[in-house]
Amino acid sequence: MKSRCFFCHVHCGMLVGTKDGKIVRMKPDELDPLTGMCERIGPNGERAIKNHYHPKRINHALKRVGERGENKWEKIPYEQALDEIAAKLNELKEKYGPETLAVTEGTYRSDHLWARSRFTNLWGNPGNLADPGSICWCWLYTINLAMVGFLSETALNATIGLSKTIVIWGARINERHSPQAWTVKQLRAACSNEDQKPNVIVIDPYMIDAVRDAETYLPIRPGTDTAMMLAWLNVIFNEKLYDVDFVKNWSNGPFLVRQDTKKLLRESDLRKGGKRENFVAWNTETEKPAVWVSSQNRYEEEGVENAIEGEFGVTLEDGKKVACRTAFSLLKERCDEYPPEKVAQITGVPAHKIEHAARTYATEKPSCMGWGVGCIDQAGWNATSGAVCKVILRSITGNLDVPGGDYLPEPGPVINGQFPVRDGELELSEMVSPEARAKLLGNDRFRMMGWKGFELSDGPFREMWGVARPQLHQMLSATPLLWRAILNDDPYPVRAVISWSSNPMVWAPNTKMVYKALKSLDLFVSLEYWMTPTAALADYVLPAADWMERPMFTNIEDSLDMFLGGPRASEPVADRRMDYDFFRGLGLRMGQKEHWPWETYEEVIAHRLERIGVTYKEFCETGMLFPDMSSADQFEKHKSIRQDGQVRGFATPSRRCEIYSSIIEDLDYDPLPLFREPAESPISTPEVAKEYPIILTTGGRFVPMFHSEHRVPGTGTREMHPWPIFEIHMETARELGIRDGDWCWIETPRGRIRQVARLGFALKAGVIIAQPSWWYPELPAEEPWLCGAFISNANVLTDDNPDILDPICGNWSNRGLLCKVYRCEEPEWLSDRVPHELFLEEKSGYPKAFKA
Ligand SMILES: Nc1nc2c(c(=O)[nH]1)N[C@H]1C(S)=C(S)[C@@H](COP(=O)(O)OP(=O)(O)OC[C@H]3O[C@@H](n4cnc5c(=O)[nH]c(N)nc54)[C@H](O)[C@@H]3O)O[C@H]1N2
Ligand SMILES: Nc1nc2c(c(=O)[nH]1)N[C@H]1C(S)=C(S)[C@@H](COP(=O)(O)OP(=O)(O)OC[C@H]3O[C@@H](n4cnc5c(=O)[nH]c(N)nc54)[C@H](O)[C@@H]3O)O[C@H]1N2
Ligand code: SF4
Ligand SMILES: [Mo]
Repeated sequence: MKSRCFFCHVHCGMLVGTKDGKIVRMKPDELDPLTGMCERIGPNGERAIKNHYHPKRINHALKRVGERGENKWEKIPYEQALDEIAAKLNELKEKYGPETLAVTEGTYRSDHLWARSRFTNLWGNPGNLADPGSICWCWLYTINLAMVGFLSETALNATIGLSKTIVIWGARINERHSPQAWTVKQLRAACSNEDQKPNVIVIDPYMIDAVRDAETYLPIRPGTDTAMMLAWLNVIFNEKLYDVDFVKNWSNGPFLVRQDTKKLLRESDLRKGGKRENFVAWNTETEKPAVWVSSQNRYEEEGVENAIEGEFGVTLEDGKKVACRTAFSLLKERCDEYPPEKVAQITGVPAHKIEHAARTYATEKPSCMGWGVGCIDQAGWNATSGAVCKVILRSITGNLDVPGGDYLPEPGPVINGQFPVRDGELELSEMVSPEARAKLLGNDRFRMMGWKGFELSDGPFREMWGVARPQLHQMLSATPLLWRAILNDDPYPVRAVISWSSNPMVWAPNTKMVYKALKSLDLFVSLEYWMTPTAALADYVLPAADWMERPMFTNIEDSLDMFLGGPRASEPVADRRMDYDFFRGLGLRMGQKEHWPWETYEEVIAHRLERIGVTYKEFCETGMLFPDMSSADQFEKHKSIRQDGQVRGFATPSRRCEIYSSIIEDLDYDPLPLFREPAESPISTPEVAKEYPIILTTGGRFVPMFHSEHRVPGTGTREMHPWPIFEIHMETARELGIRDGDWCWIETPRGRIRQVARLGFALKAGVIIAQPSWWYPELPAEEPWLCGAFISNANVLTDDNPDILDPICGNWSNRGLLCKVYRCEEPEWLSDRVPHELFLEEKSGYPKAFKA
């Protein structure tokens, strides 16, 4: 049976063999373009099959019978669990309003996210959602929507073979996609082409595998990437390495910004009755302002030559004369504050290397600069500025939406004049009232990720494609605000949480606070495969179906113009249900029957395909719908002509590529990027650095784990990678008296954890990288053990203080903190005894790690 793996984001084609309804074999589908096969699957699928039938899998609905956290459960029928959860939710809604519910999710693990938003939207919930999307890709999607109308951050670049320069910025591509997967293979293929080897530029404090193919390696101080980007822009501007045609004719760089208000000049400033949506540039032909009609993607008059740089005096509607400068001039001036010499001091990378990398990227084209979560996603208050710089870098150098550059997808693929129904269409965002929207946690604080940001890009998105932009993970409440709302009833009581495809006890920052918040709920439901530390705190744990037992239809969170999927390989084991069934089940019990006409997920998929005239069966035969990437029409789509005869442009408020984002401005932030020293660093907090002198980065993917998954002993993956590892430079380790393989304490002002030291030269001296996501499924789930959630979990170390989050998107910092490292002194740690026996004896280390 043709199927598609969902253990990670690559979605390899897989052939699954069954016997008497049971999965017995698996092999990669050699005919599928996305073919890999990694350590998680094992020979003949052995590990995946063990995972699927593991005796510790949750196969029935469990209802808590003891105290919360006692790990005492009663098996109940799934439908009864849904009845009881629905009743309790209604009771809480009655008392506190529909905003009392929040959902926590993890990274993209299924194509069911829209079903959650559909349920919560119809229920009247504002969309309270805590999800790593604010530090992982989804927030970048939102910034990209604002600036270029779609997502230009790709993890898998289909045209990388054509790139002359490949920038790998904070991405451990060999581990993230498994050594055998797509981009890695493509990179190798590209680099083995003797005629035209690409320039590979790696920016990472750790010498990742790809460094061996790199001609430029910039070992950067963690947390300073935004400064590096500003320096690249500085070089590109000052050496005039940008694409003048793009800046002049396709970006909003020429639009004027008032110097009195520091806001973009609008037609409404110039004329009575003028439209606020229309912008103004300086026409060098007439030496007068020219009005840009956004809805038509053109100037009001013909033959406008707009100035790119300069300052111009403009008379406003009330007769007042104001000085205006072009957005491009302002941007250039901002970047003048970041010359390579200064940024060399900040980043620890020599100025000549910064200059060389910037020049190579801008001139040896096409260049691509794919997505890596180590780059800026987890860079705390430097995140949005970094994201803005990245879009500017790609677009002004002419590397956006060109073969070998960074592709800009669109809703697609268009077949028979239509594209399949998108997730955004299924969410029903339009059903959420303005009153409900205003209640979203963080709506007024991290406005880009809330409804205000949503609405500002939903308009242009609908204008361009006639459908809603996605909520999915691209609209969120900042996670730290959720725990505070639960604990302090501020801004209102949040008493119920549904957690699905998520283990926030392990992924979210400040584990101690997550724990306290989850403990205090009136209703906590977890949809899971395993009894995780999060599930162990629930009132109900419901069994979730995995990829082998559910059909699939995905365009990766509405980010692509292709769909992948296929049928289920087998029927679900025991009472396991798809997450879709859970949200539909709740919906049916909440009076939403008319909105859930599709009884099975197969029916959902058939519905989504119907308007392109493809049947479910036909789709399953190939398991994919692709646009024609060999066609020139697939690129530089902003230059194409729409059906209404207009030049297409971008799906932004001005239809131009907004290098000076009017959406960011409308949300009351400065659209110009800047760098701030990380909130915790030897420079910003020297007193903390005295006690915690080492720079800590938590992250760095590693095979065979996928976040906190694949750790349950018995499938073969944990056996391959039994203990958490942190990387440390030989010299730093020697100074600290740490030997390879030593169990060590890693401590920050928030708490301490233990991991095993791996010594080497790959990492900058004075920096350590600790693996995230560790828990110990073999330890008891009841408190105080909680599956060892506090022993080696990097998020005991991270900080989620809302005041140090990114002010626009709410990102926290996982990279670039301060810590100290020392060997575990207990003599047992040096013996051969298996550490978890020790954890058990001392009740998990929880009292110690949970430093009061
Ligand atoms: N310190 C630090 N913290 C980090 C990171 C870091 O680098 N450093 N990385 C962050 C990033 S980028 C991310 S994306 C997050 C990841 O965080 P999460 O995505 O939440 O990952 P997990 O902690 O593995 O939790 C996912 C849970 O969902 C269950 N599950 C898997 N598939 C399904 C499904 O289809 N349905 C249901 N119902 N359950 C399912 C799994 O058993 C698992 O327990 O972690 C973030 N946290
Ligand atoms: N094996 C495996 N694969 C996965 C996952 C998994 O858990 N396991 N998770 C999936 C998910 S949700 C995600 S988000 C992706 C993430 O995958 P990647 O984007 O590759 O992210 P990481 O591996 O966490 O970090 C990438 C690199 O960032 C470097 N780094 C650390 N701090 C900094 C810094 O301040 N600046 C720079 N420039 N680099 C820094 C690290 O050394 C590391 O090499 O992987 C996906 N694939
Ligand atoms: S790389 Fe491995 S886990 Fe990821 S989709 Fe492919 S086979 Fe599955
Ligand atoms: Mo992620």
